[in-house]
Amino acid sequence: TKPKEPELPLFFGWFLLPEEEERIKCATMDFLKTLDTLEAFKEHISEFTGEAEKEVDLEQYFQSPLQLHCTTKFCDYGKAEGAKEYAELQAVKESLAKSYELSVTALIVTPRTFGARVSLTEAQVKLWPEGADKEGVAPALLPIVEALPVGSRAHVTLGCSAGVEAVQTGLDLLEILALQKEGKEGTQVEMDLGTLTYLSEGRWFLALREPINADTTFTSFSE
Ligand code: ACK
Repeated sequence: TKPKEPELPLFFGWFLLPEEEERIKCATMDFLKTLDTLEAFKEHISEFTGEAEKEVDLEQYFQSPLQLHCTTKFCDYGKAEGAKEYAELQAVKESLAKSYELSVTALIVTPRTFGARVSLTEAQVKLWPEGADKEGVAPALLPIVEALPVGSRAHVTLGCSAGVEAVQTGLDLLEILALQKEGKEGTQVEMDLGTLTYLSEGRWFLALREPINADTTFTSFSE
């Protein structure tokens, strides 16, 4: 009989240490609490509620994921294209169980997702799969996404609205970065944490004045 192939995980990524997770959740929840009280946000409330005048409690609106992480490669137990090749990369094998400090440089809020943008270091980009930024991206958006720096999709999903899958956070982030690149920025509001920008259709981007760093471990995850 043939030796059994090692099984592939659901995904690889950087996982926040438990104490870091608490700290990031608190800091980002504080931002959500402030966001839904801003006049600028209330002006566009119907993009979240479907109705003008209706209020929204963003803390309730988004459901937090089980464990905060930044996905590098979604393998889907080997069903995803390039899963095996990624798992066999020397850089990946060498990095398993190692510590990495991630740098969160922005937060995004859309009617679908709440996420943190992660700015990868050169060492971290080595673990970013080739072509990962453009996977599942709408054809119309592809030319702009291809012009963004490698790893632009890197993020931590902080919450999804009802019925939305976490994969949406990276897609929402890319859409926002593409709109910024085209200069399509709307209202700007100065907040304690940084500059908040509105990008149409309920999309908000907070560029952090100071990055939020988080200690993580690079590892694989299977359910
Ligand atoms: O927030 P995320 O990066 O979005 O973390 C989860 C993780 O894998 C486990 O589901 C991400 N994910 C799911 N499907 C895909 C996909 N097709 N491409 C890239 N990432 C994905 C999801």
